[in-house]
Amino acid sequence: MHPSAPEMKKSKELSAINARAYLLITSAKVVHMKSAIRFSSEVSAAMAAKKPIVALESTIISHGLPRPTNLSVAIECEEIVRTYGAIPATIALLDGVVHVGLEVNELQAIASRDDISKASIRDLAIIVASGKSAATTVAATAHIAAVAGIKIFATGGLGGVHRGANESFDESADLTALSQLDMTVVCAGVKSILDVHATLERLETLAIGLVGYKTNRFPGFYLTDSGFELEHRVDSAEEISAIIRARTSIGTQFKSLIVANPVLKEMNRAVHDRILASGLERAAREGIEGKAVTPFLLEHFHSASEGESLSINTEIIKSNCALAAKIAVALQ
Ligand code: PSU
Ligand code: MN
Repeated sequence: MHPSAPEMKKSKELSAINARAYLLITSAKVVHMKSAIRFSSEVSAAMAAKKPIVALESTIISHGLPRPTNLSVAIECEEIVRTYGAIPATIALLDGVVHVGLEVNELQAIASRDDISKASIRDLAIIVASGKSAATTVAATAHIAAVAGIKIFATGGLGGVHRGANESFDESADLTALSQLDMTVVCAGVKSILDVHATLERLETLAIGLVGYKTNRFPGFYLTDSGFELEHRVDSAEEISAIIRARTSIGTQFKSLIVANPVLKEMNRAVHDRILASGLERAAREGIEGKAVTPFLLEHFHSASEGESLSINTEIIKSNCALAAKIAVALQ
């Protein structure tokens, strides 16, 4: 039976109240948490001037790239964001303080100190309360960026469902985080070390938006094409900013949007597959588990490919930073 007109009106009113309540609670949380954040001088000036800002993660610096390349890539990424007209806000936790935007000495600390752990959302309060330091994953960075009011975020490759997750239950908190945050993440798909098919299924279940940038194929991190088709393709930053605006008008802004930006020059596929197989085999043999899996496999790639994966990873991040900055500018 169809609902009557008064019933329909009532249910519409109720959902409007629910939506408003949700927004109120979220903005109250945001105001409250903002006071726990330290903004860099550049980011706080940009916020005051309402300039476009791009959030950058720090796990990639501390745990995804080898030293000393990690620091030079981090500096270069920030510079690329500026070149395209936005302000970079690299996010990390230093000595119990949440930083949005890092001064140069702080970036150096994240890149070189040995006491920087890898923090996901669940670790944030524990790190802050104990006065410790940590790099933030995509999940944790997106959370802090959302609290700070930043809407665009660039990274390398997202976390996702690991191979063998039906046994290990290993699925990155990146996915659940992005199902709850008003964020747009530019990445080269999910890391090719993962079960890409299962990850795509989870993205659908979690109602996370997904578009390919100048492609109909889902990128595979080191590879331009993971072998899976994408339903939606966009060809400009303006199209992406139109989607971001439409999310708010349609009420789906608390489900993130992923912009999948393929690397232009991919890794040799035969080499890629060989290194992946040996990495997975080594990880199993050495009993690598939990949050150590991703850094272990990335490091295996970098050493086994004699730097090829490192230069591709660097290209990925740089290109994502450029696109994220263009989107942030188009959103102004
Ligand atoms: N992209 C990269 N290198 C990285 C990561 C992403 O090019 O190191 C990091 C991100 O911080 C991402 C994390 O959130 O890997 C995923 O880790 P896990 O699978 O443990 O959730
Ligand atoms: Mn995991």
